[in-house]
Amino acid sequence: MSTFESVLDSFLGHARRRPDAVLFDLPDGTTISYGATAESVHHIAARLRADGVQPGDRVAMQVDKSPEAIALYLATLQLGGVFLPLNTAYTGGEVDYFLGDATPRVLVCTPAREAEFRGRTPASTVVETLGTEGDGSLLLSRDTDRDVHPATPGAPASILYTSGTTGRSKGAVLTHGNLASNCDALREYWRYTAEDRLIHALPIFHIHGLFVATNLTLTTGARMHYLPKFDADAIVDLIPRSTVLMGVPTFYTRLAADARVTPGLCAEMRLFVSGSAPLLAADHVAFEKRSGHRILERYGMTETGMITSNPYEGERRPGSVGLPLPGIEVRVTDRETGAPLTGGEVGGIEVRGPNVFSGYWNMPEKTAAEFCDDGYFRTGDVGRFDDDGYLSIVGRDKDMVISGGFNVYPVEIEELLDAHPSVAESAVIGVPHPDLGETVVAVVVAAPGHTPVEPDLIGAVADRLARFKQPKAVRVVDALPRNVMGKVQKAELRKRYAELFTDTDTCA
Ligand code: MLC
Ligand code: AMP
Repeated sequence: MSTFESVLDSFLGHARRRPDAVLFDLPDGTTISYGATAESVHHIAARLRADGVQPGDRVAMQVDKSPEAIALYLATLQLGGVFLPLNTAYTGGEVDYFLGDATPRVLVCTPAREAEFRGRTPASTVVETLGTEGDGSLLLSRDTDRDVHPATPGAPASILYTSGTTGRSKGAVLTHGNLASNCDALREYWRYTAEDRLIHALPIFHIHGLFVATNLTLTTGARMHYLPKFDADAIVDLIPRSTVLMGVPTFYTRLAADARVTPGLCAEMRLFVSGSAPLLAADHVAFEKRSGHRILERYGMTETGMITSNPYEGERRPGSVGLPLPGIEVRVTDRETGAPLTGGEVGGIEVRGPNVFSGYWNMPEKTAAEFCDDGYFRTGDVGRFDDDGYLSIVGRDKDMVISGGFNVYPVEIEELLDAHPSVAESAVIGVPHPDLGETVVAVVVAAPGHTPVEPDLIGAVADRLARFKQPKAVRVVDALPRNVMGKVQKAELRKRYAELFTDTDTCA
C-alpha cells in the first residue's frame, strides 16, 4: 500500500484531528479554523462536481485573494481536478490564450468581470464567480461533497503558465508528488511547525504564495495572517505576533527602509525568507542591520518548485541562494557542450528530483527540449558553486525581466511595439530599479517619417498587457546595437540605461 500523502490529505488530516485550530487570521480580527475551511472545501467541491468537473479537468481561477480561493484550490484537488490560477493583472486578451490552451471545465472570475468572461469563454466552460466578501456563485451550494479522489504522486495537480522566451506561454504541469515532496523538503529544512504563524502577503497565483507559503502552512497545521497584498503598515503591526515572513526582495527593500522595523519589533520572529528574484547583498545587509535577522534566501522556479536554500542553522550568505534542498540534485554545466562543471566555473544550472514538473501542457517538443537525456531540467539560469557547495546565480540565459517578483518576457512586448506604425523595431530590456529590483524599458527605432512618442506607445499596449509588463520608460534610438551575426545586443542596452531609475533625479 502506498504511503503517499498529498497536500490535500495532509490538510484534511489536520482538519480532522484539530478542527478548531486556526488556519486563517484575517485583517478584521476574525479567524477561520481548519474544520471550517474543510467544510468550505466540501461545499465548493459539490458545486464543482455539479458543474461537471471530472478527474483531470482543469479549473481556472482569476480572482482576488480570499480564504475561499484557497478552498477552491483544495476543492479542485479533492475532485482530482487540475488547478489553474491566473494573475489578477492579466487583461481579457491575455486570459483568452490560457483558456484556449488549457480548455478548463470551470473558470472562476470576480463578480465584476462575470459579464466580460461569459462573453469570451466557450460554451464548454462553466463560468462561476467568487468575490472577497464571501460572495459569488461558487459559494451557493448547500450540498456537501466529501468524496476525495485518491491522488497518486504522478497525477497532475496544477498548471501554472510561465511565458516562453519565444512563442506562446507554456503551462507547466505540476504533479501531486511535486507539490508534496517540495513541502516535505522545506518543512524539514526551515523547521516549519504547527506553532508557526506566517505573515502571508504574497499573491496566490504563483508558486511562492501558493505552493510554498500556503502549502507549507496547510501541511503542517500552522496558521497564517492572511493579507490581501503587501502592506508595510499591516506587516509592521503583525510582526510581534508572527514567526515567519515569506516575500520577494521588494518586501525586504521596503521594510529595510522602514524605521519602525527594529530588532525589538522582530524579537518573536524566527525566519524571514526571500526568493523569486535576486536579493542584492547590500539589501541583505541593510535588512539585518534594521531587524537583527539574517534573511534566508532560497531559489526556485515554477517548473521545479524550490531548488536550493540557505541553511536554517548554518551560514546564510548574502548573494548566494544556498545549498540544494534534500533529495534534489543540482549541477552546473558548460553552456556550449553541456558537460558538468566541477571546478566552481560559471555555467547553466540544471536540476533533477521529485520536485521537477512532468512537462509543458500539450507541448511534448518544448518539454523534450528543456530536459537533458539523463533527466536534468535546464533552468535557463546561470550560476556557479563555490567550494562549500553554495550556489550563486550570476545571470540568465533566458531573455526575461523580473519586476517585483513578476516575470516579464520581452518578446511579448516587442511584438506589440513592432506592430505600432511609428516603430520600425524595438528591444525590451530590464534595468535596475530601487524598489522592484528590475523594471521594463523599451528601446525603439522610429519607422521612416515617424516620431514615436512614449505615452502613445504605452497607451497602444496598455489594454493588451497586464500593468506590470508595461514599459516604465521608452527611449528612441537611431539604431539598435547588433553583433556581427545581426543579433540585438541587449547587454549593451542594459548597460546604457542601467542608471535610468537608480539616478534619484529620474527615479520613477
Ligand atoms: C504592482 N505593480 C507592479 C508590480 N506590482 N509593476 C511592476 N512590477 C510589479 N511587480 C504596479 C501596479 O500595476 C500598479 O500600477 C502599481 O504598481 C501599484 O500596485 P500595487 O499592487 O499597490 O503594488 P505594490 O503593492 O507596490 O506591489 C509590488 C509587490 C507585488 C512587489 C509587492 O508586485 C508583489 O507582491 N509581487 C510578488 C510577486 C510574486 O509573488 N512572485 C512570485 C513568483 S513565483 P499603476 O500604474 O496602475 O498604479 C517565482 C518562483 C520562485 O518566481 O522562486 O518563487
Ligand atoms: P518563475 O518562472 O516565475 O517561476 O521564475 C523563476 C525564476 O526566478 C528563476 O528561474 C530565477 O531566474 C528567478 N529566481 C527565483 N529565485 C531567485 C533567487 N533567489 N535569486 C535569483 N533569481 C531567482
